[in-house]
Amino acid sequence: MNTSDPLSVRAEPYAYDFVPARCALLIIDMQRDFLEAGGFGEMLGNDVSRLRSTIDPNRRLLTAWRKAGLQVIHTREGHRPDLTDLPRAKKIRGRSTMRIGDAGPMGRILVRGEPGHDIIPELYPLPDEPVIDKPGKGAFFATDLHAILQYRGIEKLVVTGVTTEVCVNTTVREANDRGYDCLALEDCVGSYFPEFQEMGLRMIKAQGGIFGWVSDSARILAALGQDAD
Ligand code: C5J
Repeated sequence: MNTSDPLSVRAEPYAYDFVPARCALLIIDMQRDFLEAGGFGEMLGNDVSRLRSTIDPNRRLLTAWRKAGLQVIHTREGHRPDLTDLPRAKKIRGRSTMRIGDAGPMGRILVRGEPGHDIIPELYPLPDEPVIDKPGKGAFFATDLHAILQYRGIEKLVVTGVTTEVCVNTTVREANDRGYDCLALEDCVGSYFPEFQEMGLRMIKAQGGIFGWVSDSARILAALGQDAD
């Protein structure tokens, strides 16, 4: 594949056209804290098993993306060990007995360097893949993501990860306002709430793609000329 040749993916509300060399795969927060028992997601009262169906499609996509020599960026939500970047509002929100920074079965909840904060083994970043540590829901807030994308000539983002209505949606909106065209892949993004999964995706593609496009991993793998399995 010549990565400078444009490709087109079937998507809603209409085809998503991209030049692979100028398009990064942005994998949002596929961390143990959200996908495994004992982490932040479960602390908030969620059934974390609901997110696990996203792992295999992400793994297949990541393998294909790497094989094609395209750019991959991972993000992780979390805070400094001293919690100086944790707003009080975020710490006390939810009135949970367990809070960000407290010790849980996977280490201190949502704290950088702890086992629960790390990316799940199935999607573990390669050494040359940037990992953006973000304190907020959006991947552009208080990070160098925009600078990295600009320096690498990235114009478009294929966005996957969790959760659809929180960090994925916030990041897609932030990216849209900075001039990036985003494609969210419905089988590669996940929510603890089926209705938010549906609405989170509908909000992106409504009104002629007000925030971006929606497709799935099989369609983008087909565009890349790779099998879905
Ligand atoms: C949440 C995220 N849901 N990664 N974070 O708190 O979506």
